[in-house]
Amino acid sequence: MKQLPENFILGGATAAYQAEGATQEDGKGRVAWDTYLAKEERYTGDPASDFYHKYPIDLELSERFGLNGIRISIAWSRIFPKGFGEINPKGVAFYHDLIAECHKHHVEPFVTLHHFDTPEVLFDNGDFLNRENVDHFVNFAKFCFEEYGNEVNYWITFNEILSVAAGQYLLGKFPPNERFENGKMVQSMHNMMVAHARAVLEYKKMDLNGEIGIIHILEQRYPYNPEDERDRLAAKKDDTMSNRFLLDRTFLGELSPETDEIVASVLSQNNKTYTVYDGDLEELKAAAPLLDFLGINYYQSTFVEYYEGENDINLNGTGEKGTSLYAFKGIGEYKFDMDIPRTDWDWLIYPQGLYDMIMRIVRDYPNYKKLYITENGMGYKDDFVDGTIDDQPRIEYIKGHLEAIAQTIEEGANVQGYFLWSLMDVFSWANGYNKRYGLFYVDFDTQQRYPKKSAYWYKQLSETRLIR
Ligand code: BGP
Repeated sequence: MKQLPENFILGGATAAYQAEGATQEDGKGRVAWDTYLAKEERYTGDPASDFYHKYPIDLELSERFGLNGIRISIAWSRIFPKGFGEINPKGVAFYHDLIAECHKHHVEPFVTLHHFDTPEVLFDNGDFLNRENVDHFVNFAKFCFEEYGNEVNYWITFNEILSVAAGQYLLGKFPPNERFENGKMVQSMHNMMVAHARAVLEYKKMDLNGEIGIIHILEQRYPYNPEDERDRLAAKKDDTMSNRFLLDRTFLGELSPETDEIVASVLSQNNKTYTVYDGDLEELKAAAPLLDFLGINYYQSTFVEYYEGENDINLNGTGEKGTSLYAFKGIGEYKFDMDIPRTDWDWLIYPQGLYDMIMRIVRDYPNYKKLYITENGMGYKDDFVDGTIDDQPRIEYIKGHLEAIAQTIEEGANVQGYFLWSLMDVFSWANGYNKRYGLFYVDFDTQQRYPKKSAYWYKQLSETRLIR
């Protein structure tokens, strides 16, 4: 039986837009999601888990169930309703109160500055394709460091740059719903990495006591048939576009020659390019060695087969197993028919992929300082029966991934914590309210919380540190 270190953080993750609700309350500015979801008429960001009002209950539950960490994010448009300029004092006060409540319950807050929620005014202005918005983000970050710098020990600049850029421009999953625009995808990833680097440099100038990191979604790409050279190349290309591009920018600043070449060739096959502006590389290179930690979000791995056809996608946003389709021109097609269990949303449950990813970072980027697993968890249609929720598959999922993490620690990886996505059930961007992840079940009508079987399991884990 494996055991986690004594000082290891066992936390739960949330994000402002997915948890808080209160999207139009107390002077909060709009985000693109407000308009987009209203137009789609499927579900909205209200009420989410009403964390804006219920956070004392969630923090009390966290403490009672043995959690010693929480991921929260600061909604940029609660502080700057337009993204810049006028400040909203009620928004500023809210996060002071929330952070204080975390400390009161001995639950360490890890605070993200951007979790998919650019203010609408800036979003309409091009979001991170517009370089002026890089400046606005850095000003927002500086404001937060000055305002909350003595209360927050762990900062995160961006959550999942890849998901933002791919969701917006490649997969048509996030507003503005564009597809197969991989030039825009790479440009926006690059610009967000520059914004990240500049925020890190600002933070380090201020000489505060805390640490700063970034979170990437890092899911391994394997060849569908490892014997087939074409599948190996397909997996390598997809891995480079999704993982290596961001890891190189994060830890090296510049791209390795191979990464650079693959990105350029995939873009040129799609008749696209992207621009690196004067000064970008210097800032990225200066920030890389200053990074205190990398957060890894890991849910699944991907098996890629050689593909010659045109771009084609079907997103499984309803939990109808077997409906996912991802085929990318010049890269490859994702396969799902391996002997690997998957969730109703076709996410392959593969803890080995997390092990491989952690060990790869240790090997390929030896200047990393420490790692946190900042999201991992299982989307599941939980059954609520007489006030109890038996989510044994989720327990098995968490257990498998924690065992993989413990193994990497035994082999020398510096992994210091795990945040389950999600602390309580929250709103899911592309799936609404029927894809649940929480330790605590949320009745979205009454906003009552109910501990699931997994919450009791997590509690004994936090007491014994034994993964059993
Ligand atoms: C990550 C995001 C989270 C969360 C999670 C689950 O990519 O950082 O915000 O949404 O994925 O995703 P989903 O809700 O689509 O199942």
